Amino acid sequence: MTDLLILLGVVLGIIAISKVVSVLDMVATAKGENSYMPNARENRFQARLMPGFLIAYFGFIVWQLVAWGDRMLPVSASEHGEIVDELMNITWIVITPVFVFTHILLFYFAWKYAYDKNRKAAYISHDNKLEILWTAIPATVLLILVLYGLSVWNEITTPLTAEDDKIEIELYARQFDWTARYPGEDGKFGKANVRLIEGVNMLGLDSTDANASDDKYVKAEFYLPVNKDVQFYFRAQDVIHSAFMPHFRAQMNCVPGMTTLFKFKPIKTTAEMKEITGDPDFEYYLLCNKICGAAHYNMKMEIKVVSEEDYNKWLSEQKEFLAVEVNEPAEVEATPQTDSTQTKVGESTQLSMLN
Ligand SMILES: [Cu+2]
Repeated sequence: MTDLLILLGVVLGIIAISKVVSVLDMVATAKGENSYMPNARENRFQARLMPGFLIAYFGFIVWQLVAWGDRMLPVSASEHGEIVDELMNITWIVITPVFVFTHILLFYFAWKYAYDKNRKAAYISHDNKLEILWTAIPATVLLILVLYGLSVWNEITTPLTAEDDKIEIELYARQFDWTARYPGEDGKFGKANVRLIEGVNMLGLDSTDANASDDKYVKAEFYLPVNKDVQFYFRAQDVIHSAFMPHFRAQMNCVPGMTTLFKFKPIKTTAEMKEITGDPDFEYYLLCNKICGAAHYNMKMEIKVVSEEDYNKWLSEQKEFLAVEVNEPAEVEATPQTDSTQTKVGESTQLSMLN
């Protein structure tokens, strides 16, 4: 009810203001003044605001850089991240001077060529040379930047092959947490199906699949060995999430019903990064970067990058799936599916492409 009253007040306010303006307009017309043509004094004042705005605007940008510059991400902790940062820096180097130059011209001209009754504007209907110049130069520069960006994109998104020396991890997203799964001794992920999700089997691993029995999964944090390629597989249980690992310059959507991929090679351990940032509490994080619901802000998981030795030791201490839970898929399958969304997702969540 109060909302309705506020809305009514706003609408009536707007009507009242428009009435006042139209009355003032009529008064000006009656006096013989054209209210749409500002007088010379007001015009000069407006013109002077232009360079004033320019200075305040650039001043604010510089102030932000000084005040918040240290909030930028630290150096990249992954191999491809260095290439991404280089691409970003080159783009900045190209566009910053153009941005500054064109904005100076924009506000300078608005000030210099403010209306003057003693000056007559030059009339140029068309200039082919000029048209070609200001089309060709930006087009060429953009083409180079786009092609360079595409080649970097292709390089970082090509999945690792079977021959590559790598570890594999599946990141499973759901409202509102992450689970990381390692394939275990056999190096193969077991099949999973959303219909088998029950109790502690939150990934719906199929216990009848031999590959699943030694799979390991962790929730609080997950480990990566330094200087080793990691192939990630992303899945989601309910809605679209996005796996964001900013320190590694990595981000990939997690989509229900399909598996998405991303790979990277960590090059700095957590301990090294604590030293680089000068922050003894520094940790790598996996965050959700897709607004997926009420607790989205809290959907994160710690990542520890350690030596391969420490990684192997940690992994060997994690429990295998079979030791955690054995369920009966046949029984679960027989239960009637009442939740239509779960059924639909389950249809295509088989991880067959990994085997
Ligand atoms: Cu999410």
